Amino acid sequence: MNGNTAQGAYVPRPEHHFTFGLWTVGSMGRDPFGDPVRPGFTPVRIVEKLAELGAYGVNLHDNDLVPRDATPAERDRIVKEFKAALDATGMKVPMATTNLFGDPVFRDGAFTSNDARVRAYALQKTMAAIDLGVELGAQPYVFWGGREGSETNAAKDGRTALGWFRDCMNYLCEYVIAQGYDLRFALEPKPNEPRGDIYLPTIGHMLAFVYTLDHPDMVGLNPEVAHDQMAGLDFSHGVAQALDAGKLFHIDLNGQVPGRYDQDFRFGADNPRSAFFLVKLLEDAGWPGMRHFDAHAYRTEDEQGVWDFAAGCMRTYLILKEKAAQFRADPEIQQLLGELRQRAAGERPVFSAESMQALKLRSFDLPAMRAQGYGYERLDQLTTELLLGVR
Ligand code: DIG
Ligand code: MN
Ligand code: MN
Repeated sequence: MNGNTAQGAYVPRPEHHFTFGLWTVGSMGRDPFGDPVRPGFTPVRIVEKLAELGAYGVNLHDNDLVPRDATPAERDRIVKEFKAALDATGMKVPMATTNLFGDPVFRDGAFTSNDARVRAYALQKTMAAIDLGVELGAQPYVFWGGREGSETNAAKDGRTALGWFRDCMNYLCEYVIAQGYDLRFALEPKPNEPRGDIYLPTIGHMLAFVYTLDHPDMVGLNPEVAHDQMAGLDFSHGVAQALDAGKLFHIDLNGQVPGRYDQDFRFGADNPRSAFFLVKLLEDAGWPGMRHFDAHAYRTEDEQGVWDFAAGCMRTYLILKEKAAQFRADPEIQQLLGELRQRAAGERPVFSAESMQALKLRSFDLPAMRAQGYGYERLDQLTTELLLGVR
């Protein structure tokens, strides 16, 4: 679908399924070296403004909506007001999660704390937050283990920490089953920050962990662009692995310069080229999930800058989605890809006595194979020119 519409080009609409965490546009620009630079916004204001901008929904940690010290009556009033804003705007809550990293009680982690009381409290807090998420219609339920890590390995054996992590995930899966909730979990990897090192730091580590759980079918991933790029990894490769495993339950889109702290930049701001390949992968795969932006405006920005940030995330996605469509329609690019597909086509290596004999006897024209290039320079130049708008 062409991004150009009667209302102008690349205008986001709810059917595009763009979502933002309350904490993203609500970021007040605090950083480890500076105070907040702008006021936050109430959840109701965020819902109303994002609806105006064409978003589909908002996501939340429990405490983004309900303060830690709220009484049950205050909790119910806050949720009631929030639901009214959702109803009035048509906005949804497609994902929820628990803040298991802000409270000092989680200073050594939540599910992997060396204090058994903290691990128990983390489960109690998460069960209440799951109830809130289900009440708001969220699915999937994310777990980002921001504090599940270490500064010194003298403190705990990694095997012990993973065992505690696994016990908590197994317990929460049983809770969801017992409650009859239609809910799956999406685990979010990150290599470090705020802990010196975070357990299960990449998509690969997290995928392997999922298969050690009692209910692996209930648990998938919520990969984030910035977290893979912090580690210098190609995010599209990780997302392809999660898609291949049927485990891409959610995704956090943003921008990140490799080797830096978690910048959570506007989507595409760092590297439109890698953002293009990610959008192309998601669109080629027909992935139906939410396009969630876990990012925030530069600390330099005021309120208008925050909304410019949000609009920019969605607009860039739509532009790159159209570039992906142009890539699929470009005759020269498709002709080169057609030649590659022909060369790539071959029988799948399905083992049998016959296939083994045939393969052992097969002859190869190795000199010709060694001499033949793949034409990637031309293909990548055409792709670059498409992205630069000259094709
Ligand atoms: C950080 O990237 C984490 C938190 O923002 C949140 O718990 C999760 C959900 O997007 N991402
Ligand atoms: Mn991040
Ligand atoms: Mn995230």
